[in-house]
Amino acid sequence: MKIQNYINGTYQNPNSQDWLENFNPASGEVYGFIPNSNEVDVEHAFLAAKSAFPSWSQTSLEERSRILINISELLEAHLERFAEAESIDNGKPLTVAKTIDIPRAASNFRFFGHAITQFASESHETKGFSAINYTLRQPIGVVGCISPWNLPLYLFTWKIAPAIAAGNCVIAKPSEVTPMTAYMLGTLCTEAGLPPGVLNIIHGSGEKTGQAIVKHPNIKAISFTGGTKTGATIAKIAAPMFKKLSFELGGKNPNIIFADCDYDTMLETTVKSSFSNQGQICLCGSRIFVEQSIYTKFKSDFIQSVKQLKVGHPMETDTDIGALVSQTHLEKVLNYMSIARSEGHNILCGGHQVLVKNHENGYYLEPTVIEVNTNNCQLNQEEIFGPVVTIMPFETEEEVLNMANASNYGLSATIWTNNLKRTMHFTEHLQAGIIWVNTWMLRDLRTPFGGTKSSGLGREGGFEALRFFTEPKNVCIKY
Ligand code: TXE
Repeated sequence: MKIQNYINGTYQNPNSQDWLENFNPASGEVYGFIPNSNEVDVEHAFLAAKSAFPSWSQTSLEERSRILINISELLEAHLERFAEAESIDNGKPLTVAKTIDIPRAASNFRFFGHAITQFASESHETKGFSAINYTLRQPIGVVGCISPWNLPLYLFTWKIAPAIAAGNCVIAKPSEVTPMTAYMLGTLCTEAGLPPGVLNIIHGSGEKTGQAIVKHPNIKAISFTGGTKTGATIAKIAAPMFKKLSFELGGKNPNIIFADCDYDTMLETTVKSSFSNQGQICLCGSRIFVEQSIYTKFKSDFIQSVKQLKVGHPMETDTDIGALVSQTHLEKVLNYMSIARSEGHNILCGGHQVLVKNHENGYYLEPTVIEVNTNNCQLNQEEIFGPVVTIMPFETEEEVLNMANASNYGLSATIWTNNLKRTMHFTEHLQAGIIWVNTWMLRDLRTPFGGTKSSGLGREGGFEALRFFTEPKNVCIKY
């Protein structure tokens, strides 16, 4: 089937008349075509957004809230349909799409539907000068949101919900690898009463469509989630245009396990933080460091648990590990197995492509645990972004803190311990934007979300997102 762009509230073919194949990762077969939109398509979307902006930016917070909550309720009502589409498009287990991706997309709209009614700004009384200052936080105008393939609707809506809540009009481009649920969202937005032109969803490759959005002189802000390299490419073009930029990029997150942890909870959660979504989450704990005294026990218990994970077709209810998102990505991850072997590391389990019966062309890979003898190796320094983790022991707190921070990335970190002093020391000194202690992926949408170093620039979430999507203006009145 051919999907279309959603511009000015209607579905339209691309001006470019250029189409990309869309693959089903579980079968390795083409199951649809998506527009490969060009700069004319982006201009059409921009004009629609521009004409919708005056009215939308003046729409009451209550009305904006009502529409956003309508969208969240429609997503919940259509959860099965969206979850199935997400699973087919991305290769993730249907159970994951049903319990994580689509519910969180609905939450994103509901959360910002409420948040916008509470968002306020400060005033300052300048004593002695009979002056009052107040700060306006006005919508930017037309903004661009570009999102990745790993959590397609989850991350797509994480950007557009605050952008439209804040009164902006949006040109949003999902990944060309997973366009389906973003395509389907257009209909729900219309049904929810979102005025035409407020949200415009255009499809296409990063190089063609993504670049056209980034280069457009009147798209004033870009919110991007994706690879660090791509982030740098975007920044090179957008920074000299003084666009407002938000980057959520890669991660290579340490999972630090001390002997005094709640062992069973740690083990169960570590399997999840290692392999959820086939390890295709920028927050996965892909570098596991274990205190020497429990290292042998952990290694044996962890491998035993990992071997229980079932690699299978995403539609099977007992599948734990579905298909990786694309042939290209599968090959990228498989290449790290050869690197592991050439670097002399020990592949403790996994490491091989899986041929799932009747779906031999699908992109399946065993959950893989590799024992490394140094943190300073490709496997620990590069984002693999698949069902692959490394493990190694450590002796002292100082040693593991230094290893955890010895990375170009600084997105998240997890630490397992019941020692308060140690917890306070590590949470102060770990170079990360998000730190979980004795848990993983426990999310409060009010909190600032994002990373340091090569993991990104700026923060999403809560009022941070609403601040990103507004321009503060200070007004000083003398009376
Ligand atoms: O991301 P890309 P990909 C990491 C992960 C993965 C790597 C590449 O390591 O292997 O990034 O993944 C659009 N101008 N993460 O290929 O290429 C593209 O069309 C404008 C971590 O998916 O960065 C897509 O919509 N746009 C990440 C989006 O950018 C461009 C999640 C992301 O694509 C563009 C996903 C360009 N020049 C991957 N090039 C996370 N932090 O969660 C591409 N795009």
